[in-house]
Amino acid sequence: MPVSEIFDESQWAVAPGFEALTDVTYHLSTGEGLAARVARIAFNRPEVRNAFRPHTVDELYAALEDARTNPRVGVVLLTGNGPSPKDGGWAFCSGGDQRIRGRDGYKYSDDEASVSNPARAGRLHILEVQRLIRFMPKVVIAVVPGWAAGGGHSLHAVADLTIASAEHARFKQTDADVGSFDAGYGSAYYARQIGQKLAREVFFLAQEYSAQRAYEMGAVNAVVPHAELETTALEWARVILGKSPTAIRMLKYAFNAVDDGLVGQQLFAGEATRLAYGTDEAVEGRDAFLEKRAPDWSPFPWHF
Ligand code: S0N
Repeated sequence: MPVSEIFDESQWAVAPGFEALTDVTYHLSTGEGLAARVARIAFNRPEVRNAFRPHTVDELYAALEDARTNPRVGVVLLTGNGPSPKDGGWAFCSGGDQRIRGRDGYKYSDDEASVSNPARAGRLHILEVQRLIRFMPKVVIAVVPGWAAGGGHSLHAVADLTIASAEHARFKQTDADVGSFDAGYGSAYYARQIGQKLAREVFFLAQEYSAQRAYEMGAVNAVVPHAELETTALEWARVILGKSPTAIRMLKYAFNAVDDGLVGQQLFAGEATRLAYGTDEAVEGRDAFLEKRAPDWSPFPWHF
């Protein structure tokens, strides 16, 4: 079975070590130079509009973490495979799989594992995935071929950029329909993107929004023909990869910092420290300590 109807397999190879995934697919772009620096991670449960169960989240987290730490990867495309073999419908992700939601979270299907380790019994760890997307020093693009609903809507909100299918992308925040609420990035940060009145409308009324309407609201960066969705995403990724990695990293953390409090400051400061370590001034501080002498700061001016 093909990965997805709009997936161009000539551009991608399965990420090494991730051949046996069931609920997501993880590919790395092929080619030379910049062309080889894109990761494509996709929900792979099109028969349930790419809803996630705990196992899906485990696989998604592992793939994203690999992309985060892979020095070859600079941009991550997060998407959904499709269409559904049942009815031809397309989805990015429809959020938590409501069929296995218990009173303390989502259940693994292998109940025995939950019994032997009660901490696995009720999981809500899609929020860990959100933090990974938010905090990784690489650009994450939500590539939306169909429904982005509930927790799937939140994942598109937390991604750095969103490109949507003109024909099939639909946005709907169903959290309040099913008694769940993403009170973090999915709502409060989303309101920063599109404004308070609109964000409250999206959550309180849970209406359906087309790709074009989501674009007008400022929630989507580009609306493109469905057949061109993945090629456009790859083109955007390669444009970004043509920029300075340090500049992109610092910019992402700068955009984040104002909303992420001390964690945002910590991430930005960590990268600033990395830059400082590269200066002669910092080298002098380190060398003076190792050589058991007072540092000589005289070559380094107090800039103004
Ligand atoms: C996406 C919708 C609007 C698509 O409608 P459409 O096209 O009419 O398709 P359907 O016929 O409804 O669906 C096709 C088949 O897919 C199944 N299905 C769809 N979505 C889900 C789902 N989320 N879980 C399980 N099954 C799903 C349908 O049942 C149908 O199956 P069959 O063919 O067998 O009948 C529409 O499908 C829809 O509204 N879906 C539900 C969207 C939803 O409410 N999602 C859950 C929202 N909440 C969360 O995601 C919370 C999770 C979360 O992120 C979170 C956040 C903060 C703190 C904690 C959490 C946490 O982890 O809980």
